[in-house]
Amino acid sequence: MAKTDLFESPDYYFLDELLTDEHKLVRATVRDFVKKEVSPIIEDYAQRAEFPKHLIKGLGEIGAFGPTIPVQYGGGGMDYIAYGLIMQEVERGDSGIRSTASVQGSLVMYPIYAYGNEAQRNKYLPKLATGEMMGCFGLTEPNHGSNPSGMTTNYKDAGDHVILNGAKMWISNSPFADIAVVWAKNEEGKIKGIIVERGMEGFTTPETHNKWSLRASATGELVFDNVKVPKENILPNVEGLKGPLGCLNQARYGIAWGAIGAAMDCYDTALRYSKERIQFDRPIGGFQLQQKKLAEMITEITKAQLMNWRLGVLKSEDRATAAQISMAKRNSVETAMNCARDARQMLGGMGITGEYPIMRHMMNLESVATYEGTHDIHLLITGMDVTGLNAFK
Ligand code: TGC
Ligand code: FAD
Repeated sequence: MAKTDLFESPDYYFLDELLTDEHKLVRATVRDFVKKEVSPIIEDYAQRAEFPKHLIKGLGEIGAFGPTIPVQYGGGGMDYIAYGLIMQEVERGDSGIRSTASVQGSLVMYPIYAYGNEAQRNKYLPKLATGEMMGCFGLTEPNHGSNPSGMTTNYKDAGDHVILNGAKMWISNSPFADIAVVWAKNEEGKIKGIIVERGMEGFTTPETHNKWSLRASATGELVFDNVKVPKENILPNVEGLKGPLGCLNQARYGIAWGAIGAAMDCYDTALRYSKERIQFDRPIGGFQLQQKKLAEMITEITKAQLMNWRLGVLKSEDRATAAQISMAKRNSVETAMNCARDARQMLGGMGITGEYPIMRHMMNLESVATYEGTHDIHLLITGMDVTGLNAFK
Protein backbone atom coordinates (compact mmCIF):
# COMPACT_ATOMS: atom_id res chain seq x y z
CA MET A 1 0.00 0.00 0.00
CA ALA A 2 1.49 3.35 -1.04
CA LYS A 3 1.96 5.70 1.91
CA THR A 4 1.82 9.48 1.98
CA ASP A 5 4.89 10.99 3.58
CA LEU A 6 3.90 14.05 5.63
CA PHE A 7 7.40 14.78 6.98
CA GLU A 8 8.12 18.35 8.07
CA SER A 9 11.72 18.96 9.04
CA PRO A 10 12.31 20.27 12.57
CA ASP A 11 14.65 23.31 12.68
CA TYR A 12 14.30 24.73 16.17
CA TYR A 13 17.40 26.96 16.07
CA PHE A 14 16.90 28.28 12.50
CA LEU A 15 19.87 26.34 11.19
CA ASP A 16 18.57 26.91 7.70
CA GLU A 17 20.05 30.38 7.99
CA LEU A 18 23.50 28.78 8.04
CA LEU A 19 22.93 26.97 4.74
CA THR A 20 23.65 28.32 1.28
CA ASP A 21 21.06 28.28 -1.49
CA GLU A 22 22.96 25.38 -3.05
CA HIS A 23 22.74 23.39 0.20
CA LYS A 24 19.00 23.99 0.34
CA LEU A 25 18.58 22.95 -3.28
CA VAL A 26 20.52 19.74 -2.74
CA ARG A 27 18.47 18.97 0.36
CA ALA A 28 15.17 19.71 -1.39
CA THR A 29 16.09 17.39 -4.26
CA VAL A 30 16.92 14.52 -1.94
CA ARG A 31 13.90 15.13 0.27
CA ASP A 32 11.66 15.05 -2.76
CA PHE A 33 13.24 11.80 -3.94
CA VAL A 34 12.76 10.21 -0.52
CA LYS A 35 9.13 11.32 -0.30
CA LYS A 36 8.29 10.09 -3.78
CA GLU A 37 10.48 7.00 -4.19
CA VAL A 38 11.51 5.71 -0.77
CA SER A 39 8.72 6.34 1.75
CA PRO A 40 5.94 4.73 -0.30
CA ILE A 41 7.77 1.41 -0.72
CA ILE A 42 10.32 1.06 2.06
CA GLU A 43 8.11 -0.61 4.63
CA ASP A 44 7.20 -3.42 2.23
CA TYR A 45 10.82 -4.02 1.27
CA ALA A 46 11.89 -4.01 4.93
CA GLN A 47 9.15 -6.47 5.83
CA ARG A 48 10.26 -8.73 2.97
CA ALA A 49 13.93 -8.25 3.92
CA GLU A 50 14.75 -7.11 0.39
CA PHE A 51 16.94 -4.28 -0.83
CA PRO A 52 15.02 -2.07 -3.31
CA LYS A 53 17.54 -2.30 -6.13
CA HIS A 54 15.45 -0.16 -8.43
CA LEU A 55 16.38 2.89 -6.27
CA ILE A 56 20.05 2.71 -7.27
CA LYS A 57 19.68 4.72 -10.47
CA GLY A 58 17.77 7.49 -8.70
CA LEU A 59 20.28 7.61 -5.86
CA GLY A 60 22.97 8.18 -8.45
CA GLU A 61 20.92 10.91 -10.12
CA ILE A 62 20.37 12.87 -6.89
CA GLY A 63 24.11 12.77 -6.18
CA ALA A 64 24.03 10.36 -3.22
CA PHE A 65 27.05 8.43 -4.51
CA GLY A 66 30.29 10.32 -3.90
CA PRO A 67 28.98 13.85 -3.31
CA THR A 68 32.45 15.17 -2.37
CA ILE A 69 34.36 13.36 -5.12
CA PRO A 70 35.53 15.83 -7.83
CA VAL A 71 33.21 16.32 -10.80
CA GLN A 72 35.88 15.15 -13.29
CA TYR A 73 35.45 11.62 -11.89
CA GLY A 74 31.65 11.79 -11.91
CA GLY A 75 31.29 12.91 -8.28
CA GLY A 76 29.29 15.86 -7.01
CA GLY A 77 32.23 18.15 -6.17
CA MET A 78 30.24 19.37 -3.18
CA ASP A 79 31.28 20.44 0.30
CA TYR A 80 30.76 18.43 3.46
CA ILE A 81 27.61 20.25 4.57
CA ALA A 82 25.94 19.21 1.31
CA TYR A 83 27.18 15.64 1.80
CA GLY A 84 25.81 15.66 5.36
CA LEU A 85 22.43 16.96 4.25
CA ILE A 86 22.16 14.24 1.60
CA MET A 87 22.85 11.55 4.19
CA GLN A 88 20.40 13.15 6.64
CA GLU A 89 17.60 13.12 4.09
CA VAL A 90 18.31 9.61 2.80
CA GLU A 91 18.43 8.14 6.30
CA ARG A 92 15.27 10.03 7.18
CA GLY A 93 13.82 7.58 4.66
CA ASP A 94 15.72 4.50 5.85
CA SER A 95 19.14 3.71 7.37
CA GLY A 96 19.56 0.79 4.97
CA ILE A 97 19.30 3.02 1.93
CA ARG A 98 21.74 5.45 3.50
CA SER A 99 24.06 2.49 4.14
CA THR A 100 24.12 1.71 0.46
CA ALA A 101 24.99 5.32 -0.31
CA SER A 102 27.60 5.52 2.47
CA VAL A 103 29.35 2.38 1.34
CA GLN A 104 29.32 3.39 -2.30
CA GLY A 105 30.55 6.96 -1.73
CA SER A 106 32.70 6.85 1.39
CA LEU A 107 34.00 3.31 1.47
CA VAL A 108 34.39 2.46 -2.21
CA MET A 109 34.68 5.69 -4.22
CA TYR A 110 36.67 7.52 -1.55
CA PRO A 111 39.51 4.96 -1.26
CA ILE A 112 39.73 4.62 -5.04
CA TYR A 113 39.92 8.40 -5.30
CA ALA A 114 42.23 9.01 -2.33
CA TYR A 115 44.50 5.95 -2.58
CA GLY A 116 44.11 4.86 -6.19
CA ASN A 117 46.05 5.81 -9.31
CA GLU A 118 44.64 7.71 -12.27
CA ALA A 119 43.83 4.54 -14.23
CA GLN A 120 41.85 3.12 -11.30
CA ARG A 121 40.01 6.40 -10.78
CA ASN A 122 39.02 6.63 -14.42
CA LYS A 123 38.06 2.98 -14.67
CA TYR A 124 35.77 2.81 -11.65
CA LEU A 125 34.65 6.21 -10.33
CA PRO A 126 32.34 7.46 -13.11
CA LYS A 127 30.40 4.17 -13.16
CA LEU A 128 30.21 4.05 -9.37
CA ALA A 129 28.89 7.62 -9.30
CA THR A 130 25.88 6.74 -11.45
CA GLY A 131 25.26 3.36 -9.84
CA GLU A 132 25.98 1.54 -13.08
CA MET A 133 28.58 -0.26 -10.98
CA MET A 134 28.06 -0.98 -7.27
CA GLY A 135 30.72 -1.60 -4.66
CA CYS A 136 31.21 -2.91 -1.14
CA PHE A 137 33.91 -2.58 1.52
CA GLY A 138 35.49 -5.55 3.23
CA LEU A 139 37.23 -4.84 6.52
CA THR A 140 35.39 -6.84 9.22
CA GLU A 141 36.14 -10.54 9.61
CA PRO A 142 34.43 -13.25 11.65
CA ASN A 143 37.13 -12.98 14.36
CA HIS A 144 38.12 -9.34 13.92
CA GLY A 145 35.42 -6.68 14.19
CA SER A 146 36.36 -3.86 16.55
CA ASN A 147 39.99 -4.87 16.19
CA PRO A 148 40.61 -4.94 12.43
CA SER A 149 44.39 -4.88 12.90
CA GLY A 150 44.19 -8.60 13.71
CA MET A 151 42.79 -9.44 10.25
CA THR A 152 43.86 -12.74 8.73
CA THR A 153 42.66 -12.24 5.14
CA ASN A 154 45.93 -12.34 3.22
CA TYR A 155 47.54 -11.83 -0.16
CA LYS A 156 50.69 -13.43 -1.55
CA ASP A 157 52.84 -12.08 -4.33
CA ALA A 158 52.65 -14.26 -7.45
CA GLY A 159 54.37 -12.21 -10.16
CA ASP A 160 51.94 -10.00 -12.05
CA HIS A 161 49.12 -10.84 -9.61
CA VAL A 162 48.47 -11.64 -5.96
CA ILE A 163 46.65 -14.66 -4.49
CA LEU A 164 43.97 -13.66 -2.01
CA ASN A 165 42.64 -15.92 0.73
CA GLY A 166 40.34 -15.36 3.70
CA ALA A 167 36.85 -14.15 4.51
CA LYS A 168 35.04 -10.94 5.41
CA MET A 169 31.74 -10.81 7.26
CA TRP A 170 28.86 -8.37 7.72
CA ILE A 171 29.49 -6.64 4.42
CA SER A 172 26.79 -4.19 3.28
CA ASN A 173 25.91 -4.52 -0.44
CA SER A 174 28.10 -7.62 -0.87
CA PRO A 175 25.36 -9.85 -2.35
CA PHE A 176 24.95 -7.62 -5.41
CA ALA A 177 28.16 -5.57 -5.57
CA ASP A 178 30.19 -5.64 -8.77
CA ILE A 179 33.44 -4.84 -6.94
CA ALA A 180 34.74 -5.08 -3.39
CA VAL A 181 37.45 -2.91 -1.84
CA VAL A 182 39.09 -5.51 0.39
CA TRP A 183 41.70 -4.92 3.09
CA ALA A 184 44.25 -7.73 3.42
CA LYS A 185 47.70 -8.43 4.84
CA ASN A 186 50.78 -9.93 3.22
CA GLU A 187 53.34 -12.20 4.95
CA GLU A 188 55.09 -9.16 6.46
CA GLY A 189 51.80 -7.90 7.90
CA LYS A 190 51.57 -5.04 5.37
CA ILE A 191 47.87 -4.06 4.93
CA LYS A 192 46.79 -3.02 1.43
CA GLY A 193 43.46 -2.24 -0.25
CA ILE A 194 42.66 -4.53 -3.19
CA ILE A 195 39.82 -4.15 -5.70
CA VAL A 196 38.24 -7.56 -6.22
CA GLU A 197 35.79 -7.92 -9.09
CA ARG A 198 32.74 -10.18 -9.20
CA GLY A 199 33.46 -13.08 -11.52
CA MET A 200 37.06 -13.58 -10.38
CA GLU A 201 37.50 -17.29 -9.81
CA GLY A 202 37.26 -18.33 -6.15
CA PHE A 203 35.39 -15.17 -5.07
CA THR A 204 31.89 -15.65 -3.60
CA THR A 205 29.46 -13.40 -1.70
CA PRO A 206 26.93 -15.44 0.33
CA GLU A 207 24.05 -13.40 1.73
CA THR A 208 23.40 -13.06 5.47
CA HIS A 209 19.76 -13.78 6.37
CA ASN A 210 17.48 -13.43 9.40
CA LYS A 211 18.42 -9.87 10.37
CA TRP A 212 15.95 -7.96 12.54
CA SER A 213 17.72 -4.74 11.63
CA LEU A 214 18.56 -2.99 8.32
CA ARG A 215 16.17 -5.39 6.66
CA ALA A 216 16.00 -3.30 3.48
CA SER A 217 19.79 -3.48 3.11
CA ALA A 218 21.59 -6.50 1.66
CA THR A 219 24.35 -7.83 3.93
CA GLY A 220 26.69 -10.70 3.19
CA GLU A 221 30.13 -12.24 3.32
CA LEU A 222 33.11 -12.03 1.02
CA VAL A 223 34.92 -15.33 0.65
CA PHE A 224 38.29 -15.60 -1.11
CA ASP A 225 39.57 -19.01 -2.07
CA ASN A 226 42.88 -18.57 -3.88
CA VAL A 227 41.54 -15.61 -5.86
CA LYS A 228 43.99 -14.38 -8.51
CA VAL A 229 43.87 -10.58 -8.50
CA PRO A 230 46.00 -8.57 -10.97
CA LYS A 231 48.46 -6.25 -9.23
CA GLU A 232 46.95 -3.33 -11.11
CA ASN A 233 43.93 -3.75 -8.75
CA ILE A 234 45.98 -2.90 -5.65
CA LEU A 235 45.49 0.65 -4.35
CA PRO A 236 49.04 2.00 -4.56
CA ASN A 237 48.92 5.09 -2.40
CA VAL A 238 48.23 3.80 1.10
CA GLU A 239 49.56 1.11 3.37
CA GLY A 240 48.51 0.06 6.87
CA LEU A 241 45.37 0.36 8.96
CA LYS A 242 45.20 4.10 8.35
CA GLY A 243 43.91 3.21 4.84
CA PRO A 244 40.60 1.66 5.90
CA LEU A 245 40.32 3.89 8.98
CA GLY A 246 40.65 6.95 6.74
CA CYS A 247 37.62 5.73 4.77
CA LEU A 248 35.72 5.23 8.02
CA ASN A 249 36.21 8.91 8.86
CA GLN A 250 34.26 9.75 5.72
CA ALA A 251 31.48 7.27 6.40
CA ARG A 252 31.19 8.01 10.12
CA TYR A 253 30.78 11.69 9.28
CA GLY A 254 27.87 10.83 6.98
CA ILE A 255 26.31 8.62 9.65
CA ALA A 256 26.43 11.49 12.17
CA TRP A 257 24.09 13.42 9.86
CA GLY A 258 22.14 10.38 8.72
CA ALA A 259 21.15 9.13 12.15
CA ILE A 260 19.77 12.57 12.99
CA GLY A 261 17.63 12.26 9.87
CA ALA A 262 16.08 9.14 11.39
CA ALA A 263 15.66 10.99 14.71
CA MET A 264 13.92 13.88 12.95
CA ASP A 265 11.49 11.47 11.30
CA CYS A 266 10.65 9.84 14.64
CA TYR A 267 10.14 13.22 16.32
CA ASP A 268 8.03 14.60 13.49
CA THR A 269 5.85 11.48 13.41
CA ALA A 270 5.32 11.51 17.19
CA LEU A 271 4.59 15.25 17.25
CA ARG A 272 1.92 14.93 14.55
CA TYR A 273 0.39 11.88 16.21
CA SER A 274 0.32 13.58 19.62
CA LYS A 275 -1.85 16.38 18.22
CA GLU A 276 -4.27 13.99 16.52
CA ARG A 277 -4.63 11.14 19.00
CA ILE A 278 -7.37 11.79 21.55
CA GLN A 279 -7.47 10.03 24.92
CA PHE A 280 -9.41 11.17 27.97
CA ASP A 281 -11.08 13.70 25.60
CA ARG A 282 -7.82 15.51 24.90
CA PRO A 283 -4.99 15.23 22.38
CA ILE A 284 -2.26 13.20 24.09
CA GLY A 285 0.17 16.03 23.21
CA GLY A 286 -1.53 18.05 25.94
CA PHE A 287 -0.33 15.69 28.68
CA GLN A 288 2.84 16.69 30.47
CA LEU A 289 4.47 13.27 30.19
CA GLN A 290 4.13 13.32 26.40
CA GLN A 291 5.39 16.90 26.21
CA LYS A 292 8.45 15.90 28.25
CA LYS A 293 9.31 13.30 25.61
CA LEU A 294 8.83 15.76 22.74
CA ALA A 295 10.77 18.52 24.54
CA GLU A 296 13.70 16.20 25.21
CA MET A 297 13.66 14.88 21.65
CA ILE A 298 13.76 18.30 20.01
CA THR A 299 16.43 19.49 22.46
CA GLU A 300 18.75 16.56 21.69
CA ILE A 301 18.05 16.75 17.94
CA THR A 302 18.87 20.47 17.95
CA LYS A 303 22.13 19.90 19.84
CA ALA A 304 23.13 17.17 17.38
CA GLN A 305 22.19 19.33 14.37
CA LEU A 306 24.46 22.08 15.68
CA MET A 307 27.30 19.63 16.28
CA ASN A 308 26.93 18.18 12.79
CA TRP A 309 26.85 21.58 11.15
CA ARG A 310 29.98 22.71 12.96
CA LEU A 311 31.72 19.42 12.15
CA GLY A 312 30.75 19.91 8.50
CA VAL A 313 32.41 23.33 8.47
CA LEU A 314 35.56 21.87 10.02
CA LYS A 315 35.50 18.96 7.56
CA SER A 316 35.10 21.26 4.57
CA GLU A 317 38.13 23.19 5.86
CA ASP A 318 39.98 19.87 6.29
CA ARG A 319 40.31 20.54 10.03
CA ALA A 320 37.99 17.89 11.51
CA THR A 321 39.88 15.31 13.56
CA ALA A 322 39.02 11.60 13.55
CA ALA A 323 38.12 11.91 17.25
CA GLN A 324 35.70 14.79 16.55
CA ILE A 325 34.00 12.69 13.86
CA SER A 326 33.87 9.77 16.24
CA MET A 327 32.12 11.85 18.90
CA ALA A 328 29.48 13.07 16.45
CA LYS A 329 28.79 9.55 15.14
CA ARG A 330 28.25 8.21 18.64
CA ASN A 331 26.21 11.20 19.81
CA SER A 332 23.89 11.21 16.80
CA VAL A 333 23.21 7.49 16.93
CA GLU A 334 22.52 7.54 20.66
CA THR A 335 20.23 10.57 20.21
CA ALA A 336 18.38 8.82 17.41
CA MET A 337 17.96 5.61 19.40
CA ASN A 338 16.53 7.53 22.36
CA CYS A 339 14.19 9.50 20.10
CA ALA A 340 12.99 6.32 18.40
CA ARG A 341 12.29 4.66 21.74
CA ASP A 342 10.34 7.64 23.12
CA ALA A 343 8.50 8.25 19.85
CA ARG A 344 7.43 4.62 19.69
CA GLN A 345 6.03 4.84 23.20
CA MET A 346 4.07 7.93 22.23
CA LEU A 347 2.27 6.05 19.47
CA GLY A 348 1.12 3.32 21.83
CA GLY A 349 0.16 0.15 19.96
CA MET A 350 0.37 1.91 16.60
CA GLY A 351 4.05 2.46 17.31
CA ILE A 352 4.88 -1.18 16.72
CA THR A 353 3.21 -1.35 13.31
CA GLY A 354 4.56 -0.66 9.86
CA GLU A 355 1.93 2.02 9.42
CA TYR A 356 4.51 4.36 10.93
CA PRO A 357 8.28 4.41 10.35
CA ILE A 358 9.38 4.48 13.98
CA MET A 359 9.88 0.80 14.77
CA ARG A 360 11.78 0.32 11.49
CA HIS A 361 14.08 3.24 12.39
CA MET A 362 14.50 1.85 15.89
CA MET A 363 15.56 -1.57 14.63
CA ASN A 364 17.81 -0.09 11.94
CA LEU A 365 19.59 2.07 14.48
CA GLU A 366 20.71 -1.05 16.37
CA SER A 367 23.00 -1.77 13.41
CA VAL A 368 24.02 1.85 13.00
CA ALA A 369 25.16 1.85 16.65
CA THR A 370 27.33 -1.20 15.92
CA TYR A 371 28.82 -0.67 12.50
CA GLU A 372 31.51 1.86 11.66
CA GLY A 373 32.75 1.39 15.23
CA THR A 374 30.47 0.46 18.11
CA HIS A 375 29.13 2.98 20.60
CA ASP A 376 31.69 1.77 23.16
CA ILE A 377 34.60 1.91 20.72
CA HIS A 378 33.73 5.54 19.99
CA LEU A 379 33.57 6.28 23.72
CA LEU A 380 37.08 4.84 24.02
CA ILE A 381 38.29 6.93 21.08
CA THR A 382 37.07 10.07 22.88
CA GLY A 383 38.52 8.79 26.16
CA MET A 384 41.90 8.25 24.55
CA ASP A 385 41.77 11.64 22.84
CA VAL A 386 41.15 13.57 26.04
CA THR A 387 43.46 11.57 28.35
CA GLY A 388 46.17 10.47 25.96
CA LEU A 389 45.79 6.98 27.46
CA ASN A 390 44.82 3.94 25.37
CA ALA A 391 42.08 1.83 27.01
CA PHE A 392 41.57 -0.50 23.99
CA LYS A 393 44.32 -2.93 24.73
P1 TGC B 1 45.89 2.39 15.91
O1 TGC B 1 47.22 1.81 16.31
O2 TGC B 1 45.25 3.39 16.82
O3 TGC B 1 46.00 3.04 14.47
C1 TGC B 1 46.60 2.38 13.37
C2 TGC B 1 46.96 3.43 12.33
O4 TGC B 1 45.77 4.04 11.85
C3 TGC B 1 45.77 5.45 12.16
N1 TGC B 1 44.39 5.81 12.55
C4 TGC B 1 43.59 6.49 11.73
N2 TGC B 1 43.80 7.01 10.52
C5 TGC B 1 42.76 7.64 9.94
N3 TGC B 1 41.56 7.75 10.54
C6 TGC B 1 41.30 7.23 11.76
N4 TGC B 1 40.09 7.32 12.29
C7 TGC B 1 42.36 6.56 12.41
N5 TGC B 1 42.46 5.92 13.61
C8 TGC B 1 43.73 5.47 13.67
C9 TGC B 1 46.77 5.60 13.28
O5 TGC B 1 47.31 6.90 13.31
C10 TGC B 1 47.81 4.56 12.89
O6 TGC B 1 48.56 5.10 11.81
P2 TGC B 1 50.11 4.72 11.65
O7 TGC B 1 50.57 5.58 10.51
O8 TGC B 1 50.75 5.04 12.97
O9 TGC B 1 50.15 3.26 11.33
O10 TGC B 1 44.91 1.18 15.62
P3 TGC B 1 44.29 0.12 16.60
O11 TGC B 1 44.57 -1.22 16.01
O12 TGC B 1 44.70 0.36 18.01
O13 TGC B 1 42.72 0.39 16.44
C11 TGC B 1 42.14 1.57 16.83
C12 TGC B 1 40.58 1.48 16.74
C13 TGC B 1 40.05 0.47 17.73
C14 TGC B 1 40.05 2.85 17.10
C15 TGC B 1 40.15 1.10 15.32
O14 TGC B 1 40.62 -0.10 14.93
C16 TGC B 1 38.65 1.17 15.12
O15 TGC B 1 38.14 2.21 14.79
N6 TGC B 1 37.89 0.02 15.28
C17 TGC B 1 36.49 -0.03 14.89
C18 TGC B 1 36.37 -0.83 13.61
C19 TGC B 1 35.34 -0.29 12.68
O16 TGC B 1 34.88 0.82 12.80
N7 TGC B 1 35.00 -1.08 11.69
C20 TGC B 1 34.07 -0.65 10.69
C21 TGC B 1 34.01 -1.63 9.57
S1 TGC B 1 33.27 -0.94 8.10
C22 TGC B 1 31.66 -0.81 8.47
O17 TGC B 1 31.20 -1.04 9.54
C23 TGC B 1 30.80 -0.36 7.36
S2 TGC B 1 29.13 -0.25 7.73
C24 TGC B 1 28.68 0.52 6.31
C25 TGC B 1 27.26 0.88 6.22
O18 TGC B 1 26.45 -0.02 5.91
O19 TGC B 1 26.97 2.09 6.36
P1 FAD C 1 33.00 -7.11 18.43
O1 FAD C 1 34.20 -6.35 17.98
O2 FAD C 1 33.15 -8.57 18.71
O3 FAD C 1 32.44 -6.38 19.72
C1 FAD C 1 31.52 -7.02 20.63
C2 FAD C 1 31.32 -6.07 21.82
O4 FAD C 1 32.58 -5.90 22.50
C3 FAD C 1 30.87 -4.68 21.39
O5 FAD C 1 29.93 -4.20 22.32
C4 FAD C 1 32.15 -3.85 21.48
O6 FAD C 1 31.89 -2.48 21.74
C5 FAD C 1 32.86 -4.51 22.64
N1 FAD C 1 34.32 -4.31 22.60
C6 FAD C 1 35.18 -4.72 21.64
N2 FAD C 1 36.43 -4.33 21.94
C7 FAD C 1 36.36 -3.64 23.11
C8 FAD C 1 37.30 -2.95 23.93
N3 FAD C 1 38.60 -2.87 23.61
N4 FAD C 1 36.86 -2.37 25.05
C9 FAD C 1 35.55 -2.41 25.39
N5 FAD C 1 34.60 -3.04 24.66
C10 FAD C 1 35.01 -3.63 23.53
N6 FAD C 1 31.94 -4.19 8.20
C11 FAD C 1 32.60 -3.98 7.04
O7 FAD C 1 33.83 -4.14 6.95
N7 FAD C 1 31.92 -3.57 5.93
C12 FAD C 1 30.58 -3.38 5.92
O8 FAD C 1 30.00 -2.98 4.90
C13 FAD C 1 29.86 -3.63 7.13
N8 FAD C 1 28.50 -3.53 7.15
C14 FAD C 1 27.82 -3.93 8.27
C15 FAD C 1 26.42 -4.01 8.23
C16 FAD C 1 25.72 -4.47 9.33
C17 FAD C 1 24.23 -4.60 9.26
C18 FAD C 1 26.41 -4.78 10.52
C19 FAD C 1 25.67 -5.25 11.74
C20 FAD C 1 27.79 -4.71 10.56
C21 FAD C 1 28.51 -4.30 9.43
N9 FAD C 1 29.92 -4.30 9.43
C22 FAD C 1 30.59 -4.04 8.27
C23 FAD C 1 30.64 -4.80 10.59
C24 FAD C 1 30.75 -3.82 11.75
O9 FAD C 1 31.66 -2.81 11.46
C25 FAD C 1 31.15 -4.63 12.99
O10 FAD C 1 30.01 -5.39 13.36
C26 FAD C 1 31.60 -3.73 14.11
O11 FAD C 1 32.82 -3.10 13.80
C27 FAD C 1 31.75 -4.51 15.44
O12 FAD C 1 32.45 -5.70 15.26
P2 FAD C 1 31.85 -7.08 15.83
O13 FAD C 1 30.47 -7.20 15.35
O14 FAD C 1 32.82 -8.15 15.48
O15 FAD C 1 31.80 -6.88 17.39
